[in-house]
Amino acid sequence: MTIWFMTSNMGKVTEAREHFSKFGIPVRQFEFEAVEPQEDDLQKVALSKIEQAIPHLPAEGDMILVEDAGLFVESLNGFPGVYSSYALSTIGVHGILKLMSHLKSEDIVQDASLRKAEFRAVAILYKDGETFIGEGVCPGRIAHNPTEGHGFGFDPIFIPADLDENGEALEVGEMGHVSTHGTPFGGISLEKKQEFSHRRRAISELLHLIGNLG
Ligand code: ITT
Repeated sequence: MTIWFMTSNMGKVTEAREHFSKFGIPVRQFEFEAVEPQEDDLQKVALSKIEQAIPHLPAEGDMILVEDAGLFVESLNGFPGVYSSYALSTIGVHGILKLMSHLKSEDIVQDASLRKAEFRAVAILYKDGETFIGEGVCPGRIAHNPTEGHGFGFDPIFIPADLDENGEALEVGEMGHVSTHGTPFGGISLEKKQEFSHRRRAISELLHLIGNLG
């Protein structure tokens, strides 16, 4: 039994592998070119991709995983959102920073509030005719400058909100039990990112739904 992760992004595969390894289920990249529908909703995009892939499943009993994510910046009315891939490959992280360059304050809390953003992820797993859906959100803010290091996509500019002792995200700018101390995802390890990650939360919800899978 294999989970085929339909994605062009190896960074996402690496993150998903870690979670499913707890079930002893191998995750392999499924390079299938689905047509991405023009939808304003992550879940609709992910469902459409699953439907396109089902006829191409390598073996009976195998599962398909699709996970769609986006970065939603509050002051940009949710942009880039479902257009995150396109925005990344066109204006890039520097373009996002430029669009937000007027949003800054000497007051740290106000500055954090002006630059609020969140990552959202929807993970959908197809198995034997059934679909399971998990969702995850990671609130945070956009840094003033990019950080080089680990990660992919918008990791260099996204600073996650602190977490309380139960791992729940606090208000952006509030001090918590778990913190990157103002360092974006790009400047921390993958293990640390997982504590905050929208993808980890979406996949954890999926794992919960399919708990008796193994
Ligand atoms: P697939 O659709 O082929 O899976 P993708 O890279 O386009 O790969 P998404 O549509 O899920 O992935 O993501 C939209 C964009 O948001 C994309 O440019 C990603 O690089 C970026 N992104 C998603 N999750 C991210 C994360 O955890 N950290 C940084 N950027 C992320």
